[in-house]
Amino acid sequence: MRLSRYFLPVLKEAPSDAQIVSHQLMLRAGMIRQEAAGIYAWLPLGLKVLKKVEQIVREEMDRAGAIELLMPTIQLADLWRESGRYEAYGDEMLRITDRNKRDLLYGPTAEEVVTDIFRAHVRSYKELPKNLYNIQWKFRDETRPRFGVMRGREFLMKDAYSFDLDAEGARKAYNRMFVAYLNLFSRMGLKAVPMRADTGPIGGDLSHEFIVLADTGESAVFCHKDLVEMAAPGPDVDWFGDLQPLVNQRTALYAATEEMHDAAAFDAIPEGDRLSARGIEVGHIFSFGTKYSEPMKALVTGPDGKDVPVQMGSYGVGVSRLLGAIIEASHDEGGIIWPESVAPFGVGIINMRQGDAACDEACETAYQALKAAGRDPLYDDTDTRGGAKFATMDLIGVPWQLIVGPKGVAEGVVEIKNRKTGERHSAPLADVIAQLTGPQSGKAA
Ligand code: 5CA
Repeated sequence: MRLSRYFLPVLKEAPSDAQIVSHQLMLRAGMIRQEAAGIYAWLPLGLKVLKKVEQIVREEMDRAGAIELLMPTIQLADLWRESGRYEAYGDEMLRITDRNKRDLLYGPTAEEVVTDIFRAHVRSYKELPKNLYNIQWKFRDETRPRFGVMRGREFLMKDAYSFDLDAEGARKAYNRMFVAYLNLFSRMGLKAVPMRADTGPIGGDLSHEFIVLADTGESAVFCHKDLVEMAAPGPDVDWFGDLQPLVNQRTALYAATEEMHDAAAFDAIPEGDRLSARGIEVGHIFSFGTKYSEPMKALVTGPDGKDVPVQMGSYGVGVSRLLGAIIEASHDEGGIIWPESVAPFGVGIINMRQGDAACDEACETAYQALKAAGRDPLYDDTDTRGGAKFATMDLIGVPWQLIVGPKGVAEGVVEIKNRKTGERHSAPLADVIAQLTGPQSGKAA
């Protein structure tokens, strides 16, 4: 992309109502624009990152055997009357009436809709297990929308729903999501710790929140220090085998959100290993048995010929919230530092003297080569001065910057800078292109 043709409305200063750094940087980098309290337009740069985050979530769901579908944002109130949640959900639900005076709502979650789909099409235990997920916009009329995409009213969620014949199957389904979550957050450069959590309006008795530690997080959390550094299991696990040991390895160590905190159990941990911190909830998984399938009559016939309500769980990831969480975890005074896996562009090309034939030519060569190699370059071909170009590239967090100036070009070299480490070195253009397009390029976060 040539910056002269792009739409990147960067701001010098963040609006004063943006209190936390991720919100400030998303506004300054021209990623989002607030349209109403807690409702955002995703500008091109923000949308690019959102799509990358979404794709990682999708790949890890698919790997763990979940199947993607797409449910509507607008749901029938009658389905929620069946489950008994329509009145109980309260003011957070945005209620809508259509021209035929039918009660509709903008879905805050989709247990009812997915249970309705399941009961219409699945009858036998032979079709189980199943896990259906979608990545869809949700609406919750939060009392205090704040911190930008962290607590929005409209937000993008990945929500998966598992269906099993019995409690043992449901536990395995839960474990698959537990392990998939460890992997997907780690692919985005995040250390997310699973913690025992309250189930709130979703219900059930088994639940974990996945928490990214950050001082600006909304939740107070308590855990054993070792959990923070524990590496993710990686993709090569036996997804339909026994994942319990992997889960137990984590759940054996104390980790709980404030609502589930047990001070005595926490105090039993050696003092040096205790971590009392704040965190951002990026995912939340629930196992709730027959809470929805029983009232909504989602029955399956078991091997003994008897009909039983299906065992369910639901598994959420805050896809749009993740952008805020990644920025909270990875930024410096210059701006955002995107991990390569979610960066909006792979390489930024900075032309220090636009209009100088030699600089223009070197930039053009680099731009075409990087484009051809799929490195998605952003070429700053504007006639802005060099300092401002550096500041913009740092602000938007592109992982590599290729700096082309008249002095270097005359000597046959360009400069390459790593956004994360700040390291720079000069090398011939062909070598830099080879480095940025080689087999290992773009792999390291
Ligand atoms: N049905 C279940 C799981 S699919 C559910 O709705 N769970 S939830 O309420 O915990 O939401 C799932 C995830 O969505 C949360 O972990 C959080 O990361 C994200 N989320 C929830 N509310 C908001 C909000 N107001 N703004 C941004 N993200 C949110």
